[in-house]
Amino acid sequence: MIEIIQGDITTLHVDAIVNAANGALRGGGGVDGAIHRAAGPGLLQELKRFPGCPTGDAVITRGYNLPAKHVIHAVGPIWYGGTRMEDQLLAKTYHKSFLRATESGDIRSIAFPAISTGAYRFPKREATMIALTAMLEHEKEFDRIVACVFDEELAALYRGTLDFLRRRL
Ligand code: AR6
Repeated sequence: MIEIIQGDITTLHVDAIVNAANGALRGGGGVDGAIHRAAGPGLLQELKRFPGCPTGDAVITRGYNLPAKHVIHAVGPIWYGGTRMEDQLLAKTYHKSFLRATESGDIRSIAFPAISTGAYRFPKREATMIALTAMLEHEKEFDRIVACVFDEELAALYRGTLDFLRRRL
């Protein structure tokens, strides 16, 4: 089941939330900053075990003070006008996040923010299509997949795109 929720991903009671991180894995602004603030300092401590993470890949940690048991830190691509395989890299970011969740063995529900659509400037329409296509491909592996978006405009785009993609299946 895919659900679209408008709100703050740090408040969701799911087995794992996905973070839109950067390759250094040491925190940042946007959703990354919100997740670190809500999780507490244990999150950064655990992330220090990793030297970093390449674009298109993801690492998993515990959720500390978050309601979510796990955080999957995914590194989406920066948008360079579509000249650097950004579409493929964003799709890969979603697939790797799902892979980390299935590898963990105990994740039945997972929530994603709109990776790369903030500071990384990925065009929203294209990013939404890529995100929901990946979610539809993994729908049967999980009880619940949540697309958590911050603003009403993006929530409407997600709803319209999900309807469009489901009609095509
Ligand atoms: N819950 C859900 N969505 C949120 C939240 C929240 N609490 N806060 C922001 N968003 P961004 P990126 C939305 O910039 O583009 C960071 O500094 C936001 O409206 O967080 O992948 C990292 O450290 C937008 O739609 O991530 C990296 O350096 C979406 O989350 C860099 O930004 C993603 O925006 C990553 O950039």
